[in-house]
Amino acid sequence: MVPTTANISVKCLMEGYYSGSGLMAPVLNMQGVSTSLTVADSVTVRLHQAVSPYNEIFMAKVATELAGNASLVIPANLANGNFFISVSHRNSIGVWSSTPVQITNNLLYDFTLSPSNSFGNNVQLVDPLLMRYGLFSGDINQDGIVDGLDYNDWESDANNFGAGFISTDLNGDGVADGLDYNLFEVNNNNFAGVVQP
Ligand SMILES: [Ca+2]
Ligand SMILES: [Ca+2]
Repeated sequence: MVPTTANISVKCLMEGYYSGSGLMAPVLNMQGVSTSLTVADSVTVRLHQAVSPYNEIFMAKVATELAGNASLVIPANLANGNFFISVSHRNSIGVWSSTPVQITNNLLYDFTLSPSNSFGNNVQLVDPLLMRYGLFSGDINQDGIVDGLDYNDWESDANNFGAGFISTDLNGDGVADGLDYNLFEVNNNNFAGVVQP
């Protein structure tokens, strides 16, 4: 059989962007860099080898819809392989799949429905009614943890009335202010950080 590419989707919600009913806000629009009302932001999806040291073998930065779906095409040489899937986002704690996943065409890997889909159950409950889970907000400098370094970035933007496409805008309303700090503080106090194999 001739190998073919695989169209896959991953589904992630970002805690700070969550607006209810299973949806995120159209953050790129609110930050003034997109006219789209159906796109939330972008995420980076990676495939990693299933065995230690879990080397990254594929990466794509793709748009994520309000419901969290991000679609991408996996090259034919990787389709049907078994890989860990990770997702990172510009101001969130990234997640890894709980196990290696076979990359078949039309695969949907959903990080939102159950914490057990994330390695180490490392997601935040964002909707107690619908039981939806999302990526912890607050890793502004993308070093894998939420801590004082992220606070420094937030403080700088907040003091300067930062607005627009800025990672310190944790709730995605277009400005850096105290509402973003509130998101940071909870995850800072809980030592939110990446958990990976
Ligand atoms: Ca950080
Ligand atoms: Ca904000």
